[in-house]
Amino acid sequence: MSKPLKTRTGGHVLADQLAIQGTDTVYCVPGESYIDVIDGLYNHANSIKMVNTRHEGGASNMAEAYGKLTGRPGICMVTRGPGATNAAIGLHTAYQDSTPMIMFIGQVARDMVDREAFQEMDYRKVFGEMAKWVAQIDDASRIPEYISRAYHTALSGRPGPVVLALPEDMLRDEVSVADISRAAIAPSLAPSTDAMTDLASRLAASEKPLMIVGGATWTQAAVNDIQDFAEAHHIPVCASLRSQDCFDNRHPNYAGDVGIGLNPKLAKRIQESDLLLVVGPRLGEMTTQGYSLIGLPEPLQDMVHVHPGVEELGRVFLPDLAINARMPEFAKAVKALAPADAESARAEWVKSASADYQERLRPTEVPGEVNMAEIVAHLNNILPEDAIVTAGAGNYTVWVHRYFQHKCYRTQLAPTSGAMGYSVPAAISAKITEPHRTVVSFNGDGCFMMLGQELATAMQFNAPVIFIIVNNGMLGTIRMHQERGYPTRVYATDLFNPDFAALARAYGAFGATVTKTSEFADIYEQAVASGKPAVIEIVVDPEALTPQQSLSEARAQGEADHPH
Ligand SMILES: Cc1ncc(C[n+]2csc(CCOP(=O)(O)OP(=O)(O)O)c2C)c(N)n1
Ligand SMILES: [Mg+2]
Repeated sequence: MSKPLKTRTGGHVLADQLAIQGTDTVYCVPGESYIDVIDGLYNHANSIKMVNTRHEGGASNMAEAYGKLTGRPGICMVTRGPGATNAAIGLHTAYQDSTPMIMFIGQVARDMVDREAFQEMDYRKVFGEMAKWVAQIDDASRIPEYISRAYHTALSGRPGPVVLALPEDMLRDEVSVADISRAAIAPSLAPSTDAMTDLASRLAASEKPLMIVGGATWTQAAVNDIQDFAEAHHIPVCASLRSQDCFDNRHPNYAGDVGIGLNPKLAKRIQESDLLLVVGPRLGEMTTQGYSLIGLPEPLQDMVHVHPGVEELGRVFLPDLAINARMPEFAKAVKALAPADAESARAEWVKSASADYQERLRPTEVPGEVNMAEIVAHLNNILPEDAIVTAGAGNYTVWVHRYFQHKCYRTQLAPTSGAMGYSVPAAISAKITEPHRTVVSFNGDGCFMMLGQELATAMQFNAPVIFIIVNNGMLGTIRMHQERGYPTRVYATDLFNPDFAALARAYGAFGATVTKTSEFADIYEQAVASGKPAVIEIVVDPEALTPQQSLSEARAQGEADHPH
């Protein structure tokens, strides 16, 4: 006879389910609304780390970065109204970036619902557009069912975030309920044999095929299989925005990234290709250069779209062949395709694509004493192959994306949602999760100030990340658009900044300032040697707007385009 079930509070049942699901980290800002869950997690302190952050935006971004890095749902816990709304940014990024994540929100007691009680919100309405599923658990005995479904939902198809609201009285209810017996795994999603035969014949007929890789559900094995396939079939490969770690950027088939600041030669090559293999990414605004790069809604070339979310296939662009698959299954199947003899005629096509990419790696001349291209190139040479590089949003990311070469999978944590403030929390999360790896966080001065206070979290959890702040004293991207579109009407884009190195030292971190390219290498070494979280402020000339254009040139362009 089985033993009678122990009585537990809802909060404890929930904590026990997280342990069964294999959760090892929870990012949170505590609140009285879900204090019973925190008490339940106290029992699991040996296997589940509680990372309490300074702001819920920090917690949700950390959970998102955890999901991106590990492929397992990142867990975030926040309190009702104010906590939940603070956390929204990480949820939005998880949605846009197809990242598995579960956000738990404390909720008012069930007998107060719908009165607009203290901090009450209806999370189904609030987060309905940025989560795959939003629910409220009203019966503590159903917690194991809800948690299992939340993990399955976050992981399956196109991965994404789930929100579960937890009425505080429900969490205190005493229930006798069985645990779920095992952790959720994403159901396998393999391409059909027919689809692969169809793909093989399109490939055999193609003179200029081109592959764009990116999106979610990748693994290092899938990346390796895709590399073998591209090599054997002579296909140049580019990466969608911020998915540059889905292909070894040093590989002779790599052709660059299709994102912000697209190489015009690559844009032309995509338009010239006769078979576009879109493997993993959504065909979103960034990847299609504002829906203008390929024919809308019907691409001029043959287009094969492979995506784990069936709803993404044919969403905007009409694919000639749609394949609903996860990347490991697709990569394995495509690697097994035998190359046709005639395909080697494409070797030249691959070579020229690679040459166009190589040419873009050469630093350009920029105004001022610092050339970010050279600093990024230096890090590209000295960092271990598995070092993780994080970034948020701003012009400074253009240098990182252009001059850093990703060598293996999950070395890039950057939001395709374009959210500022992501870089600091993402880097802390990565360092806590994989402490043996080097983590370098790139920030603009604007970006850093959004969630820079999480430096305290880095100190508390001993996460020696190297935070780089590219300080140009402005919100450079927006200033650029002002100069180009509203010349002479610069407004609200200047930034007053603290002394970043002194600020870092006030947290107990390492802090130093670089004002010349040549100073960087030494200071980087000192930062690493400190063994502490470290901030390196790089003071750049605001004239150094992008690798291609100075601020004055942007203004001249604006004035020419908008004569008074
Ligand atoms: C959360 C958020 N707010 C606003 C924006 C709009 N935005 C995009 S880039 C940018 C400026 C970033 O400034 P900074 O981090 O200093 O980088 P820079 O462009 O100067 O290199 C702004 C305000 C955004 N992407 N995300
Ligand atoms: Mg700036």
